[in-house]
Amino acid sequence: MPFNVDEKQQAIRDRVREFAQKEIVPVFMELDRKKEEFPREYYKKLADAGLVGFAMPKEYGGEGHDNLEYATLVEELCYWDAPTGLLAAVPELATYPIYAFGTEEQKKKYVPKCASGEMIPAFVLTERNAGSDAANQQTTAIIDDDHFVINGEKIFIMHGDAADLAVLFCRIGEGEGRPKVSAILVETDTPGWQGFTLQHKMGMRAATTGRIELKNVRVPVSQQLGETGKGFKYAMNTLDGARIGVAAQGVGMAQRALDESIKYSKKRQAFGAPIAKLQAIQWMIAEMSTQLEAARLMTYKAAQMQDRGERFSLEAAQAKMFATEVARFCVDRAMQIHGGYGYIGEFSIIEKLYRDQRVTEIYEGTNEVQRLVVAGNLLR
Ligand code: COS
Repeated sequence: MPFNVDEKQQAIRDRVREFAQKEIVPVFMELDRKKEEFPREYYKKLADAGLVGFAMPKEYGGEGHDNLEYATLVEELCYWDAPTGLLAAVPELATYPIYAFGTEEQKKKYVPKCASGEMIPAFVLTERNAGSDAANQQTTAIIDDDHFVINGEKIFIMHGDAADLAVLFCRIGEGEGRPKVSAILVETDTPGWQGFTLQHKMGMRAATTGRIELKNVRVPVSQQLGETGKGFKYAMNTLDGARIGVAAQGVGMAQRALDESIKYSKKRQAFGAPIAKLQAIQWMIAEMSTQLEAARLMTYKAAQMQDRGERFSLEAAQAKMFATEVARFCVDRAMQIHGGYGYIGEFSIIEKLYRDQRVTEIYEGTNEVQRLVVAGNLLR
């Protein structure tokens, strides 16, 4: 058992391994290569196995696991197939603001359906000109009697093409200067909402990414989440936790890259012996495992701080930045060790891992944004 993995975490690893053998391993390559569309049936299997809604509160239909256990789930799913980990992580990201900031009625109405997989939720923040500068929202909700009338466009939204429910961030009312960003719950069958699947994504292809057009979408004002003008804080607070999940994605992928490299280098013969006998390979394996160990400890530390109710923005940003860059290092070294058998996808998982890893340095705050958050916390 790796250091710092307790019995509860080990049980999660075992549970995921069992699920993976049955449901992930037989289909994950096909899901990567088929036409990009949201894999509804596969998502339902994840939900039925209790892997969607893993960290959502029990009282609202979730499994109620703590953040360390949730990070373990994501790590282990991503070990087997990173987009499957993402399929489980996105509903957590999208549902957290509902149970953290919503009314009792909103929580009861939506969280159980998101936990069971009946509703696919999306966290709808990013726009063409509001990525890293997330506060620069151009999507606008105008109040008309007891309704919001929402207009705008959103892009790079995980599961945004397939979502039934959106936690939508936008400005309420028009006007100059920094907008009052607010959050509104929108059911996507409301007229005027249209979702599109973005095509030719480099990796993480089974978990789709969408673009959304909103044209005069009318939503009752009772669908507002929390207070007007607090939306940016809600989004930042949600992303703090989600960044630990992205760190866990990196750890899972890095571990897979290491394990594949060890297996391959013991088997592959060159110059009359397994390449594992070559110091060049040994150094790569040693560096991969050392960096991975540090990344895992940082990820678990951030999750444990969140579980203890401590401030953890700094540690989450450090873990996200470090673990995803460790993952890049490890998949890159795995590619080098595997040579042509790594580069060509029919021979190994390395080609896919290489593509899947890249986005972890970009989404849920680029690693440059993580550096800003880290520095901001230290220099305040
Ligand atoms: N939790 C709660 N509130 C937070 C917060 C956090 N983690 N971080 C900042 N805030 C609050 C601040 O307290 C501040 O409130 P006041 O105005 O009351 O003082 C407000 O939000 C603005 O804070 P700050 O000035 O630090 O924010 P910036 O506009 O400088 O934010 C970055 C800068 C780049 C850090 C932020 O925009 C960011 O994280 N961008 C990336 C967005 C992202 O991750 N997108 C991914 C899309 S979702 S997949």
